[in-house]
Amino acid sequence: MSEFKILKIEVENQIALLTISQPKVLNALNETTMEELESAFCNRLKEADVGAIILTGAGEKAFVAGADIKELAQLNPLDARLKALRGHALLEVIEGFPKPVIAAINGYCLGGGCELALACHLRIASENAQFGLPEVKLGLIPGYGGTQRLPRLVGKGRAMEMILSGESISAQEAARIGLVNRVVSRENLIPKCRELAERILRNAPLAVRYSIEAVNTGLEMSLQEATRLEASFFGLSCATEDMREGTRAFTEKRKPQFKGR
Ligand code: DAK
Repeated sequence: MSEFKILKIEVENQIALLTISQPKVLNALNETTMEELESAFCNRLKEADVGAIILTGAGEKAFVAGADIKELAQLNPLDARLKALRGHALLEVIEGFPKPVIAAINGYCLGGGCELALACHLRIASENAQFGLPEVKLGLIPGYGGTQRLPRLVGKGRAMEMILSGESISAQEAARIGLVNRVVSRENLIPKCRELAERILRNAPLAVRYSIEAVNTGLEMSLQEATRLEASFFGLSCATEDMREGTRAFTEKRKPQFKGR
């Protein structure tokens, strides 16, 4: 039996499909969901049979329609701050996860749900998806990194408009401004995310891992510091067996057999 009440994890061919399953409340993020996500990323998803993760929401309507507003209504300032710190820690784990995390956004992607998607490495949306940070409509500000990750992804002006208006944008508009990588039909969402995960899984796992770390860490540095960091990761990649295998396979005109070493 699953250890989780809300999350479902199905692993097939190295790809873990991680589903937030509370469709009756449009997968709104409550305390239990956050705890289960923490546990999933710190335990099961770290195991060797998982090479990539697809994160999605159950049902036809929503990826995640935000944090649970009924829980939010009970928050006092002290609990809110602690909840913020805990939420940030979880999203940092996801953002820095050594295996690719793809958000498969299948509907409403609002507030905390949008912030969760922003922490993933890649975002693919179905054509019915809608994106927004409606916190100001509730007297809040985005509190799971939205004021920081959104402007870094789409630019300050576009992020400001979404954050200050609290209004939603369509999947097509999200793709146009770079909030999602691409838009696909509803029925193709999970298959297209799987295809992308499979393409990444053909590459050397350590090179993928170092790339994630170089991009994430480097973006917080000056260009000079960041290119030095890149040089260090480049050096590390040249210390791997997979680098020998990848370059040898090219000269021998065959497919590489990577081992993640
Ligand atoms: N929380 C709780 N329940 C929700 C919910 C939410 N965010 N969103 C939907 N539901 C529930 C509805 O209450 C309804 O439940 P019942 O009334 O049937 O019991 C059910 O899901 C179906 O929703 P609707 O009947 O409203 O469905 P519609 O298709 O008519 O409308 C909608 C869909 C997505 C437009 C609408 O449900 C809606 O506006 N939902 C709220 C969207 C929203 O404002 N989300 C942002 C919440 S603010 C924090 C960090 C971050 C955050 C909070 C704290 N800390 C650092 C502490 C994040 C805040 C947010 O996300």
